Amino acid sequence: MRALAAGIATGALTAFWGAAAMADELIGQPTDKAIGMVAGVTPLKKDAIFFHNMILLPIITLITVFVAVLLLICIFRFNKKANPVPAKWSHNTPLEIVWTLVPVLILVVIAVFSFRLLFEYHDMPKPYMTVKATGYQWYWGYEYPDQKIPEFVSNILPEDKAKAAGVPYKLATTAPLVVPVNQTVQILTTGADVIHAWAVPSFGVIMDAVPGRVNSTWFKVDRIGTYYGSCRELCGVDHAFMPIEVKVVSQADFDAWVAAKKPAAPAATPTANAAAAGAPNTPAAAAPAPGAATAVPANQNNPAAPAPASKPAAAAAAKP
Ligand SMILES: [Cu+2]
Repeated sequence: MRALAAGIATGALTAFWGAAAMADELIGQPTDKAIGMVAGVTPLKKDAIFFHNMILLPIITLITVFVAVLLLICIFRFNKKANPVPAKWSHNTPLEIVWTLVPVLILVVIAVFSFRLLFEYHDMPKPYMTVKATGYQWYWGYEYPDQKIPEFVSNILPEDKAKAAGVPYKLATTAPLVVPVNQTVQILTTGADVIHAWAVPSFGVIMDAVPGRVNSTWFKVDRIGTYYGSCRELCGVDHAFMPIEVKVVSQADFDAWVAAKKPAAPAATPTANAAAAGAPNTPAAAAPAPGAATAVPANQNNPAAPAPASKPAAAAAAKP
């Protein structure tokens, strides 16, 4: 009986690891019929996979097998037929000490590795750049404060366009987040309307995007490629249709992308400037007589003018 149970367990484990190893995994996206987690391309994800595969999975497998064997022994050796006269004893002090201490030790082992990983997540190296990711119903907005790239919208790529481009539908976007390879990128997340969550499995990163507060996480990707993720907080009817696409490129390609993205940035400024220039002209023309009197309302109007003018411009830019 014991041999049979052990045989089943060994067979199951072999099949599990065999399938996991055999699956020809796509990088950065889910693989059909694959088992296990997606391949990691950041130190955080690699350590999370180690924690899962080498610490948690063996422990939980051993516990499951052990309990199953005990159950089978009870069922077959101590049923009414095989054991008509049950033993009458109760309490066994050494046994009770063991089954109290062993689970404690197991939890201590898990805690040591778990806390090590947790500290690693919080211990961000000095970031090369910061990206602000804002969750909207139902798309993402990305802003690059360091590169002075204003927020742009990343929408889901429609099915026909995704098929034509040969990219995965519901994962590909109209405008991916672009970051350089081998650089620490800090992600600041926030929500504009309801709670969303920014998650990319290959990076081992998931962070809530909560309205009214800013959360921070980080990643450092060691491989050039395209990595997909999705919103991970039920945020409304189109929750499943706000994917995340991150293009990790070489430093040269990133610099070129930044240079190409930048000219779009000053577009908002002329509008604001024109509105600001137009605002003082109007009161000046309306009240030409006292020079000192016109200067005061003009100055008061001036700082106020760019704000309402730039707001609709920003809102229009943010609309998908
Ligand atoms: Cu969402």
